[in-house]
Amino acid sequence: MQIDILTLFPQMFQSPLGTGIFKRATDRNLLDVKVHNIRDYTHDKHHTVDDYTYGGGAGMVLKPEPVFETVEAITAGAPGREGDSHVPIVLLTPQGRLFSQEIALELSKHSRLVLICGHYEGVDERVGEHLVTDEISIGDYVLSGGELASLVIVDAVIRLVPGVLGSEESAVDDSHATGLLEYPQYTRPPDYKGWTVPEVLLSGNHAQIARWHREQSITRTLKRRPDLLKKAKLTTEEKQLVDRLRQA
Ligand code: JD8
Repeated sequence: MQIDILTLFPQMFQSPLGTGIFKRATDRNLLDVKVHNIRDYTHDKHHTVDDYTYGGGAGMVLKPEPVFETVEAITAGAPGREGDSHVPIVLLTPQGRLFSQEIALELSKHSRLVLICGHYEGVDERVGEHLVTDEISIGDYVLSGGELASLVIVDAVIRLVPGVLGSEESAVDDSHATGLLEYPQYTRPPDYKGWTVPEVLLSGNHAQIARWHREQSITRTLKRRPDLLKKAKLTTEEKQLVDRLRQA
């Protein structure tokens, strides 16, 4: 997968992209992230990327020309296409559709992705109207720019690219992939300051442990994120368990 990120702050990507899952995916040739400095696509002496907003209002917005020119430069030769589908050109913005595991899965099916990170007060509206194919927000809180949001998206997306995770880990069991929160996990020692690991986990009874895991996931989801249960896939008995717990 090739991911092009447009930003005014390329330094923000160096350390994250050189670490952990990003590095592993890159080393395995499953991922190629190219970070492009929008400022390199200006033509004036001062490399101007932002300007005052028409109609007034606080602060500066990113000018359209350097953003359009960066995208044109990186998609030249294959303008906006990858085989028979389009290359998603995603703008990170508080006004976008709320990012989710479903959107991560959808994006992971493309061989290319372009992510545009604004800063300041945002980006000239014509970028959203005439360049971008998708606007995404990672959540209802205020960030200073799209950079961290784009890293969140790259992380969630590349986990779903076949071969990126080791055989030990698997994306299908992840919380939010199953629609349930994860069960509590423990490691040694079995007794720490008198706080003991649940007996069942020490029993070696794998069927019983699997049942306990499932039950913990369900009860925990009910308690902490009942909204998630609407989408979770539960058996008939598990639904009855949820109903009983809701009564109690
Ligand atoms: C892009 C500029 C900051 C936005 C004034 C300060 C995403 N979930 C999210 N929260 N915030 C963003 C986000 C914020 C951004 C930009 C994304 C570009 N800002 C501006 C308008 C109001 N602030 C985001 N994805």
